[in-house]
Amino acid sequence: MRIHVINPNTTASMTDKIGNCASRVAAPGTEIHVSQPESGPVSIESHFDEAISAVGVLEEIRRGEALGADAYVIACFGDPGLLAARELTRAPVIGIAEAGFHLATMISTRFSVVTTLARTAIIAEHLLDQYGFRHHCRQVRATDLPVLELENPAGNAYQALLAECQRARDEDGIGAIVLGCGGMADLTERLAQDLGLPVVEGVSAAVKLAESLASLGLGTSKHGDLAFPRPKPFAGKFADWGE
Ligand code: 5HY
Repeated sequence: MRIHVINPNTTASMTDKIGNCASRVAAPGTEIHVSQPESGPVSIESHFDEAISAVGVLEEIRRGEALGADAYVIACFGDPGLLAARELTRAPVIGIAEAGFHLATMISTRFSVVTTLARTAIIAEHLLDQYGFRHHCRQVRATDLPVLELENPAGNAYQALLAECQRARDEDGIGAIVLGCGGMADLTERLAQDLGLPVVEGVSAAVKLAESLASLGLGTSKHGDLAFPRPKPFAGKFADWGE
């Protein structure tokens, strides 16, 4: 089984980290192919960043279709381009926010999300509403860490994240925490150890869900709104997307 894991930002060290996390949890026989768009923001921290990165995600899906991917993971907590990506393939496409929410609700009645910048918290809240998990989530908390601070080994990202997770554990009446950034993929076990409660990380959650769906032969439905886009001409730099 071949799973394409896409880091929608263009920071190679974070793509490597996400790839390592995915490979660590993949079942024997699952081949993880990790990639990032050729063009786009080094980190996704706003609606604008997300809109641009979504095009990059779609280009990686198109590449994956040519390479015969069995499933896809979109490894950014905004799940950029998720529904559009599903229109381009019969394979399952899993966003790490969606996957994290699903798994957290299977191990706790209430969870909180701990993410990076405060300005991105609204993006997670919109996804909670879109996916129907708002009533399971007590809080979307922000550490106010820029995403790329997670790539700074000399920084205090871990301590800042741990402190906000401790506040969530002690104040939110929750049973689990969902990490709100693909760049936190390597911190899960250590955080769970230090916090004493389950910590759900989206990349590994999405890889396991993608494996499950693909092994059950369950792919993206082509009946209804996720059918392939109707062929039509595209103008300008998107001309090669058109018929
Ligand atoms: C992510 N940004 O997972 C999101 C996190 C965020 O570049 N990878 C990013 O803050 O929304």
